Amino acid sequence: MTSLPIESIKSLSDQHPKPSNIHFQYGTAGFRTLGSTLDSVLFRVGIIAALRSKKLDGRTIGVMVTASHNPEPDNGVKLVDPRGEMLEATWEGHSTTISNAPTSDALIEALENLIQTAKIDLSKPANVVYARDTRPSGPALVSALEDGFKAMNVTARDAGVTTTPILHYLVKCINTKGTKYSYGDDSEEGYYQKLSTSYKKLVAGKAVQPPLVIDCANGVGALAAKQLNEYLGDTLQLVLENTSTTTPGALNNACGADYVKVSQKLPPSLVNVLKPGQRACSLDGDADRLIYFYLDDRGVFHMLDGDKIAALVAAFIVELVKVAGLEDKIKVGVVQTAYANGASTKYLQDRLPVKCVPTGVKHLHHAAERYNVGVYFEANGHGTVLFSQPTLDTLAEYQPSTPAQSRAVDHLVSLTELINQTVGDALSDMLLVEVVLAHKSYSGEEWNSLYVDLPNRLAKVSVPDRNAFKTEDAERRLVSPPGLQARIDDLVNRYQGGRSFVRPSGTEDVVRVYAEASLRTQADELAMRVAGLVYDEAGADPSSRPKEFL
Ligand code: NG1
Ligand code: ZN
Repeated sequence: MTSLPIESIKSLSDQHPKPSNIHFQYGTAGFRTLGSTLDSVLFRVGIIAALRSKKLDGRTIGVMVTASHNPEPDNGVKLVDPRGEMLEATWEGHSTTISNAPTSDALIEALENLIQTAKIDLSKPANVVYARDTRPSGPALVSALEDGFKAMNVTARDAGVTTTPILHYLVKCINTKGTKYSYGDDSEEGYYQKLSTSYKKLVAGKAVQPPLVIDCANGVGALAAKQLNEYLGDTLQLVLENTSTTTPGALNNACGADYVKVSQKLPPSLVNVLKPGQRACSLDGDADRLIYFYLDDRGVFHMLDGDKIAALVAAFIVELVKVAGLEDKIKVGVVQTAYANGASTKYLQDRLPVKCVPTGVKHLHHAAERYNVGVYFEANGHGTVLFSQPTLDTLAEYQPSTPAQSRAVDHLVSLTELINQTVGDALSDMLLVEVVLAHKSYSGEEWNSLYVDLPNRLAKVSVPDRNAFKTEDAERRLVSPPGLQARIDDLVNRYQGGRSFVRPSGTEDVVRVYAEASLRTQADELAMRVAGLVYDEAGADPSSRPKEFL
């Protein structure tokens, strides 16, 4: 191909017309909205993926069709760059422009513009690997995506129904195959094999932990956890719950990581399953978020969120680095967002360098890449640990001088295999947590006692235009609408241990409000009052007037 196949694009595009009344936006997690409105977007993403691959000399681009933790009628699509990472930021804008071209002719014009601006050589090949989660709208959307591939003559590999992190893993494996940076076998089996083998090495000689209950959110994580269970054999017993992937309406409904994190409650479906003291965790709908929890002896629910996972894991890695005798060569740092619980930030800052970045995986990932070992977790349970290439080289070349050093280095190497280096991965993170708990002989309660969470509340307000809300200082302060931040400050000052911030969501048409304070009632009240300010300022939808919380 030396020029755009205009006729083929036009005739297929006419079968996937853009709805006239919708403006699409490639946000922090790609396009995400009601699945029934996304047909034209998927077709166009097929074409964009082809152009992105051509731009990168035919390297394989990933496409994931999912709406993660969002309700079942929603769906979405995002592109994955060749190293398994999120799409480069400038292409988010290109994608938004192309998705909004009103007609097939306007689409051709937008594509020609991109080809010129990005200097794309159309004669290069186009390679894509794609997958979807279990949503009912998935198959039709994938077929629109495939029409986009057809229009551009893409060599496309269908990875079927799988988790978001497995798709990222596949992208990285395909692009590193046969090089010295080979990331693994480019198949699901390769993924399970890699995770289970490193897990077994890490827990060898440790007492097998009591069974772990997994709330699979009735999503694709159920299928993956079932497979992983077989590879793990008797080294870890998994009790899979909420595995109804074909029951209409079940996905993420009163279960899953987002339900647990936002409502700070046990999923009702686990009430008669979970025994006091037993460890449990929830995945989200595409298995890239993980939240742990347990009931204490009195049956009281305790949540161990992304911040607690970061604290547990960072401390463990720091300890291994020290025992290995590599303290001077390998520095560990942590990356959080403003949603991190204030108590976790304090706990970590007393021990390690900590950086706060805006919400969105790409910000966390890039900041974590600047450390030798970068631990990043969002409070909602999305996160991973990145090992820089020089750190991997240090570990490979290091000559330990004692058996203890040698064991610690082996463990660090196994961790680099166990932890997904491309993106947050609930199953990989779950094994990581299990490794640390096994090494420390920690119960959920002991892990939870690392620090005490400040009571907090997350709320959302539907507003006519979320873009009217602009922030600075890693989203911790509003610069627009003018004057609103001063009113928030004024409220916050009236609460002991008070902290609150407001930012527009990147994935939903809402403004989010976060508040924490020393007492639960105060955190709830502060969140509600700040949400009230936002509501009054924005002339928001009356149905979203904050009255009470979940
Ligand atoms: P938005 O909608 O921008 O708040 C949410 C999460 C992010 C991230 C993205 C992607 C919160 C408060 N926000 O983004 O952390 O995970 O979804 O899924 O949890
Ligand atoms: Zn997710």
